[in-house]
Amino acid sequence: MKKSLLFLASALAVVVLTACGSASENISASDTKSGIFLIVSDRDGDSEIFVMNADGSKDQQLTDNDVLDFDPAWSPTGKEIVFSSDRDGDSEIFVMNADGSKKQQLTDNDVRDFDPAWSPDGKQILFVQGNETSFRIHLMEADGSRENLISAEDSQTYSDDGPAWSPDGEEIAFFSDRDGDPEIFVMNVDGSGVRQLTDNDVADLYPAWSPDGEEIAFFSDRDGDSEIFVVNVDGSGVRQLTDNDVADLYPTWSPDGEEIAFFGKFEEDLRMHRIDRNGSGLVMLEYFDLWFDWKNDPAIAN
Ligand SMILES: [Ca+2]
Ligand SMILES: [Ca+2]
Ligand SMILES: [Ca+2]
Ligand SMILES: [Ca+2]
Repeated sequence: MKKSLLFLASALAVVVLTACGSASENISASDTKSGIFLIVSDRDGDSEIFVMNADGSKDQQLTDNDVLDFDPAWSPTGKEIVFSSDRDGDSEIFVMNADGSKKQQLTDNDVRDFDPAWSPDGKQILFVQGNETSFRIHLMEADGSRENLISAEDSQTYSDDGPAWSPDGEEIAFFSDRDGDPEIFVMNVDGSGVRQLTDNDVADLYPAWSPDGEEIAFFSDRDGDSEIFVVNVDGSGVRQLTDNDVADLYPTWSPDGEEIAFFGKFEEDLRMHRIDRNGSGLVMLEYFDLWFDWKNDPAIAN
């Protein structure tokens, strides 16, 4: 769960209301090159899930209630969305159709469940579960059955968080503060073979696997204000993509792997940005909301 963004969302709500009046328009399928974002916005007073064209135009609201709905992620077919919702007070994992219909609850417990990620083969869902002091990564079938812990089981209060599938579905990238500050790790889907990709004394957070499987994007506070980085899956070849004095957060790859979208600060607001994989071609989108997943499937856009 992009926990801090829920609080940022509140601060941005007034700006969003003045900047975007298109919530009821339908998504256009014309921009297939750029694709479609899943985003979260609290423009109606609490957090809701929307789909939006990746060029920042036109959006469509998928949830409408008075609790927090967050962390949306596409199924591999683009026909369904997995997300978190706090309607019972401790957040659970839900799925719905891409048009917002047929919402179905998958978890039901008294601890927090968030940050779901659908497996590339569509059969399983990764998510994070825990209390305020310690999170672990869990895996379940896409119908909510056979839930099991895949993080190492121990009583320490560190957290494993931000799970991201490799495109071949065989490995999971995540971040963990098990060494005292957050680092990027990779493990096999059964929790074995944990290897550490970053090692420093600042926060390295929210890995995102490139569609070709070769690199992992993340954001890091190593220069004091957070930048977007990319690293090879073996931990070599760290590349810094942004370099400025504001926060750059939460990278997500374009479906074709040529671009990375992220949150960057502009003046006093966070805005969505896109940058080429090589670090050139930075574009700031005329949009203020919080995005979480990017898919290039026009089939969902109706
Ligand atoms: Ca809501
Ligand atoms: Ca729960
Ligand atoms: Ca670190
Ligand atoms: Ca920065």
